[in-house]
Amino acid sequence: MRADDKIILVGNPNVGKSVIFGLLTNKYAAVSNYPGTTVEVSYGDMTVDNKRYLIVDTPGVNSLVPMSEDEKVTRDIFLQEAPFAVVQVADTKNLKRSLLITLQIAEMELPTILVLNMEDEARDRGIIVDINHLKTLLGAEVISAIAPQRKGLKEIKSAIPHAVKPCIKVRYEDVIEEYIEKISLLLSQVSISKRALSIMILSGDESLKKWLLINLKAEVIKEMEALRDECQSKVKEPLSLLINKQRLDAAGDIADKVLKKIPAEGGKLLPFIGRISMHPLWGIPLLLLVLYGLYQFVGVLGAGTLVNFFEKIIFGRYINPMAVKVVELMIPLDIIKEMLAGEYGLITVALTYAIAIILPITATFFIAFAILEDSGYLPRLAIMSNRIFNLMGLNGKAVLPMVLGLGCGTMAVMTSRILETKKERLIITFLLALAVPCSAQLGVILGMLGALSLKAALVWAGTILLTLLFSGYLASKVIKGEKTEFFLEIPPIRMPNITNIMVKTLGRIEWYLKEAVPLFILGTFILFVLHKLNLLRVLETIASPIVVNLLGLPEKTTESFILGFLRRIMALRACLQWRKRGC
Ligand SMILES: Nc1nc2c(ncn2[C@@H]2O[C@H](COP(=O)(O)OP(=O)(O)OP(=O)(O)O)[C@@H](O)[C@H]2O)c(=O)[nH]1
Ligand SMILES: [Mg+2]
Repeated sequence: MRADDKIILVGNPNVGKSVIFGLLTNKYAAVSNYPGTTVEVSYGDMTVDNKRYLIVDTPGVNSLVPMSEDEKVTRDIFLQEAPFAVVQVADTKNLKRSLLITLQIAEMELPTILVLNMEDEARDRGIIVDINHLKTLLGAEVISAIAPQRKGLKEIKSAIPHAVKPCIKVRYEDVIEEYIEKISLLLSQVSISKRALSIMILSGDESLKKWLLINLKAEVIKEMEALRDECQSKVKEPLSLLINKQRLDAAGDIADKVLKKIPAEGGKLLPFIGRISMHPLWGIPLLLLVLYGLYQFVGVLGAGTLVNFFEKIIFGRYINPMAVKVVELMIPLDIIKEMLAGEYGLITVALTYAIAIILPITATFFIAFAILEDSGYLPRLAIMSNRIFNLMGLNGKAVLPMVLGLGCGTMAVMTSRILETKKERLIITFLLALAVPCSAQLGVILGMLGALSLKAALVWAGTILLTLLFSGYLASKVIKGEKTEFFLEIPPIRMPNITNIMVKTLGRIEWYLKEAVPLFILGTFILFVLHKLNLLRVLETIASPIVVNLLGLPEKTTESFILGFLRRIMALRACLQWRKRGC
């Protein structure tokens, strides 16, 4: 693949980049209704006019001068790759904010297509953009789109081969322009224009330092820094602020020229739900309703009805008796018979456990989880829980990695990038590792709790919550660093998309079957070997003073501790696979 075939999809968070990536490449990238879904760059192919392009999906950014880790990932793509073109996806409802990025891309002098997505929601709010006028002002292609309905897709595809560099240019005040010139003279040609790089340096972009050190001589960097300081001494406000202000003014001017207001046509129910879900008082009954819905769907339907059906009828009446008969008939060796259908049998225990008991719970959980992700409720939960997270030295944003941790710990740790400081990221990683069970664990726990009383479930949930609160509080005191202000963009409440929910759920079930089920089988096999070598008894006797005397648990619990220990080692592999699949 030649480097000039790369197309970078870029834009603000939660504007539909991954939906468009999926449609262009036929490759699924996680799509959810909260900012920060894409945490890593994804690649996929697309062919137009017999020419292949490599499409790159990137984490959402608010500026190409990065303020956080995920913004840095996207900015670095511009420095590392020499793109053939940039497709900027924008939310039509937030044109001015999107144009801020357009102006930065224009500064980089890269061929650009601006996709004004979410036209449906903009129209509902009475927002219309004069596309032709915007095209003229920018000097680049502008396409209006509604990605989930595939509207605008054909136009994007056919525009890519003909993308041109925008002709719009922000003129900064004279002194800044003078220093842009001076710094440009010290730079050699890179994948983005010298002007853009000079502006980044003048903005004091610290995250650029590593790249500069690799690509330029130390004396040149020093000289550039001296020029930046000199420029700063000639203006009153911080340079970064001044540059941003002037860019924002330019974006505002363009937006004013092309935006039109018409009477809003949208429905009232979803915005109403969106509002009460964040209300300090009414938000609580809604949260309880959501939890009750979750309990009914995962706890009653998944862990109750479906588990009963699979365990008692499908496996109990058909699969297991048949397996025992087949093993009896076909397998001559007793030890193999026992391995497959005995006390630690791979079919009668491992498969029954993994498929009949855990799968119905994880599957219903995955569906409920995808609905929550698609609805836009999670960022609202962040607002509601901000106070509690403050106690742990975090802010409400931490609810996203926390809830995602119930799916997969690795994904959750990666999403912690949406938290600004190292202190916050460290605390959340610690809490995720300590007390947040992932989907497979949750399945096992709920499976066990299903057979016990509601009181047992409450004791479990209370212990987890108290552990999180207490450890988080202590961690916030021990770990040094500052806390940041809580600022999170709240997307509209949206009707969950059935196809997205199905694709996500099936992808996650496939992950569970391929990655988690083999671990159940392996774990059971290890127990079988330990049992056969009589080591299980020895281990149980050794652990007895702690397990039985101290903890007051039955001797058999040692088996669970052994499995838990193995899981820690093997879970890493499973989670890495989950991440690779982009679940
Ligand atoms: N109504 C409407 N919803 C859309 C449109 N395009 C995308 N969405 C929804 O917007 C949400 C965000 O979509 P994503 O593709 O995950 O957005 P993204 O830009 O990749 O987000 P990040 O990876 O977080 O930066 C999802 O719930 C989509 O279903 C659109 O044109 N109209
Ligand atoms: Mg995305």
